[in-house]
Amino acid sequence: MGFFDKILKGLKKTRDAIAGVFAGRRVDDATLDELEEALILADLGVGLTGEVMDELRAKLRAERIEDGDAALEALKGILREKLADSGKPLELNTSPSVILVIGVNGVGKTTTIGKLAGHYVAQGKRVLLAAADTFRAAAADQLEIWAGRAGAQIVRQSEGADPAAVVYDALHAGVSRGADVILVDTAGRLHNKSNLMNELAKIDRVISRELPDADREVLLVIDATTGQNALIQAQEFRKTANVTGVVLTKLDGTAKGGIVIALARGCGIPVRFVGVGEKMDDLLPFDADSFVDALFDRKGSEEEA
Ligand SMILES: Nc1nc2c(ncn2[C@@H]2O[C@H](COP(=O)(O)OP(=O)(O)O)[C@@H](O)[C@H]2O)c(=O)[nH]1
Ligand SMILES: [Mg+2]
Repeated sequence: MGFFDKILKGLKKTRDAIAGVFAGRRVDDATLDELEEALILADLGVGLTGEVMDELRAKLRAERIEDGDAALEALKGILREKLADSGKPLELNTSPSVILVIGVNGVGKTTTIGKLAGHYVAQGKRVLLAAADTFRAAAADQLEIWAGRAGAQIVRQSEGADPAAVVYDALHAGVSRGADVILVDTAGRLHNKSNLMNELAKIDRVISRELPDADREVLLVIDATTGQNALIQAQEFRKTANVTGVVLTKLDGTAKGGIVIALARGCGIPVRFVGVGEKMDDLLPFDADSFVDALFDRKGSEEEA
């Protein structure tokens, strides 16, 4: 099953709402007002919706578009442009390379690391996981289960250990064992927020100091069903870490989808992968064109219904 099919079901509501505005109608002020409302409800956010509507109105006027289907195509084009930077692959050209995975509690960091480990092992890479969420013992246990499934190695210490020390160990183990990719799992919750951010900054410094020449990606994991709050999370984490990409999880659930565009455009952080379930192969490289199709394609929606 491809990207399009996997996300098609989850985005049904949004698709019906947006495509329904234009279906079989001529474009006028009333349809455009309805569209504006549908985009806001789809989690695109007020600011970005305004921007999209302005561009769409200009395009409709310039190209004298009055037909609903043609207007929908114009809208798709505008949204595709906003996602232009997303979907590019991670840069992992050094061995080892490091992927630091951050995000608030429960968004799917550990699960995503497990899936990513499987993804890279399948490419013939040697993968090592660093259990730097030492806040609960269960976190390292959960990561260890994923390491087993994926065929990756793991470096862990006891509960309450210094996360930066775990990372230090993992980096050195990765070098001596010839790892290609080191994936670092982190806690999403500590005793308070500044604690968490300080810890992440410390981990970041350890990586810079120990492996200054390694390619590094910092993936922020966001639960797509959180809606506009995702933008606030992104702003917070960016104060501490140089976030290079977003993984949007739970797109198989009740997510409305627009948050993908809001994050990519509003925050300028490319979406790299999306999570569409709890199993190993439920992680897909983001594909902007297919995403926009799944968000709007009414044909897909009708076939499924
Ligand atoms: N439906 C669905 N559930 C997910 C997805 N990713 C993670 N989960 C579930 O979300 C819950 C929290 O995941 P976990 O990886 O422990 O989050 P963490 O606290 O950020 O490490 C678990 O029950 C996962 O199985 C996804 O893409 N889709
Ligand atoms: Mg976790």
